[in-house]
Amino acid sequence: MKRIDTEKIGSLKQLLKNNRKISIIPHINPDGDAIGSSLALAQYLTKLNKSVKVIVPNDYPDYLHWIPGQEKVVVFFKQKYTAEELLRNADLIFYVDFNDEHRCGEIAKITSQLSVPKVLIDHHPNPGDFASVVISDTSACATAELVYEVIDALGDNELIDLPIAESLFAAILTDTGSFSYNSSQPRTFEIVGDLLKRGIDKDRIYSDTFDKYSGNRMKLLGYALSEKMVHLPEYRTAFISLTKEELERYHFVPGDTEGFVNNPLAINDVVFTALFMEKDGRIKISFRSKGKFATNLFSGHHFNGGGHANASGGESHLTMEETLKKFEALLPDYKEELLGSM
Ligand SMILES: [Mn+2]
Repeated sequence: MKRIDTEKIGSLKQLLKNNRKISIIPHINPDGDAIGSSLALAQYLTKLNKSVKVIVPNDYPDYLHWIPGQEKVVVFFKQKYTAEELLRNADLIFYVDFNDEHRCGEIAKITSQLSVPKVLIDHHPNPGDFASVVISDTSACATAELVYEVIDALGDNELIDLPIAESLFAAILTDTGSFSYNSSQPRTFEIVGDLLKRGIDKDRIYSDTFDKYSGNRMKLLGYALSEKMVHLPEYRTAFISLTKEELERYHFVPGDTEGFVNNPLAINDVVFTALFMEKDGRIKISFRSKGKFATNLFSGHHFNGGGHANASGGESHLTMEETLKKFEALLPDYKEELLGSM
């Protein structure tokens, strides 16, 4: 498989030969791919006798806590001193699942000053030049797919044991919405097929990952869909907004609104969805689309964000009311694109 440049694998081999203390850094608000990819990589590198830690910028939702290798995680936000110490002592750094150094939050302030070699493994478009070795491929359904390819290209396929396979599968499962998007390449299924051969229990992983909701979360979802969803068939768009007060009413904990933005995409005529949430004094926005509509461009132009074409994020420093007004006012400009999207 020639997916990964031979020269880059050569450089990586050299780096792994010469360095032992490794820090792996996923993006802020890590998702299944960020955590699964980082832990798979950490477990693999541990097998190469490296001393490895995963420095996670902030906490991540409970449904990712079953993924093997959690003992390697240090949460920067909670253990700043330990994390900074590890970063300063590292002789090799891996960045995982992001394309811009700022996506790892405050950690970037430390790592940008370190002169150690840095390796980026990612599948987002337009990777920045903050790493010495950049392994980036937007055709990968998840960064985990590239982690698999890297291990394979390094000649270590047989080191992929059950825990590593489980971590990789969790990442692929979550980043493709259980194979509902971003997963039309045969290679994804070849890799998944190989992971199944290592003995992963696909159904248990599905249930450990997705059937983990609290009662409050379900009630919040019900409220969001019945009371707060605005459906605009003329623009094939639907969006949900949740204020701080509403989130508190349902005892919101981080991760509770994960996936909410996908629900309205199941409406037959909807191709574009958005979720607006009041958080930390700003409005945090998620966008999703079906078909050709590029949410990352929309978000980049109007909401200071980016990501993938079909899944991206953004933010607004206006009030919720003003933000929603701005969003709705933009839709007429995109009407043709939205109607022609599928
Ligand atoms: Mn990803």
